[in-house]
Amino acid sequence: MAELTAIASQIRRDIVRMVHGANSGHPGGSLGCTDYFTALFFKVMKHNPAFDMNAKDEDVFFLSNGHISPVYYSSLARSGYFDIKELATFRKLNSRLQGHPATHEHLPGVRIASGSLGQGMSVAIGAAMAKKLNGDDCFVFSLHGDGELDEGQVWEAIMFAAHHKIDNLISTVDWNHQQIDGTTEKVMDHFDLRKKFDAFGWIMIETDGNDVNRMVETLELAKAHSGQGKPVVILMHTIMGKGVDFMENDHNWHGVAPNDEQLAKALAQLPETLGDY
Ligand SMILES: Cc1ncc(C[n+]2csc(CCOP(=O)(O)OP(=O)(O)O)c2C)c(N)n1
Ligand SMILES: [Mg+2]
Repeated sequence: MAELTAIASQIRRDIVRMVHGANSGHPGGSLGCTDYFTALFFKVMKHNPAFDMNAKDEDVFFLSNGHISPVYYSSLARSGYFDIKELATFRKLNSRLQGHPATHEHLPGVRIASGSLGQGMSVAIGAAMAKKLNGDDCFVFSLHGDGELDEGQVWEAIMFAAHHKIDNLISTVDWNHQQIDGTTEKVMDHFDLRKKFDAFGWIMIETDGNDVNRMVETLELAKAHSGQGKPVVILMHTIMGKGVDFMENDHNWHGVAPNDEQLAKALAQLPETLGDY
């Protein structure tokens, strides 16, 4: 399992280097969700880097909070979907790695455009229903920001999934209490998310999203809770900017690039384990 910690460190390096290289992008949520991505892509998910859009007999993942594309692209490249050298093209003109993921770029691993918040759970539910119809017993995973929950469409999807007993869906909320303009409590208070998901008929699991080994256990537990006629949500406590001390817990790092000096400081805190791109 030490290997997962090493992978997470490299992904965090990729994130800060990509955002610095483009002088734009979203490091905060990306760093906070790195342990989730590491656990999912390198341990839990049954997936094939020889990408096939139909995803027959494999698990699928949908990123709904598309602004955290740096962690997504790095995870895809590091697990073999495309060459890690392409990470250097992040947010550049004509790159397949646009600021927000899009399908028309044909980047292997990307199944939906996201960035306009609120849509990913609806798509994930559709995919989960298709898997049931096809007799495919693999899982559908989706990730959502907590600020993203301000979008009404998410709550329609939450209701729909419970009503239709979508029990092959494992949705995760990045509960970092931060969003673009401040804390979620200040911008739009969600009050008790546990009670909300419970009231909406979901199975709820709460976890520390910045402990990669715990994240593996949590995702496995979520799988064990599937098939009971209810969708499963993981409320994942994370720290925005996790791993870079001056970015931690600060919404100002939601969507800002580090300058040269800040990059150097960040990289000094993140060991290079697999080799930089
Ligand atoms: C429909 C829609 N409305 C507004 C935005 C602008 N926006 C981008 S990120 C963001 C905040 C999202 O907060 P959260 O999901 O908590 O992400 P975090 O800051 O934690 O990474 C907003 C409002 C958007 N991308 N899409
Ligand atoms: Mg947030």
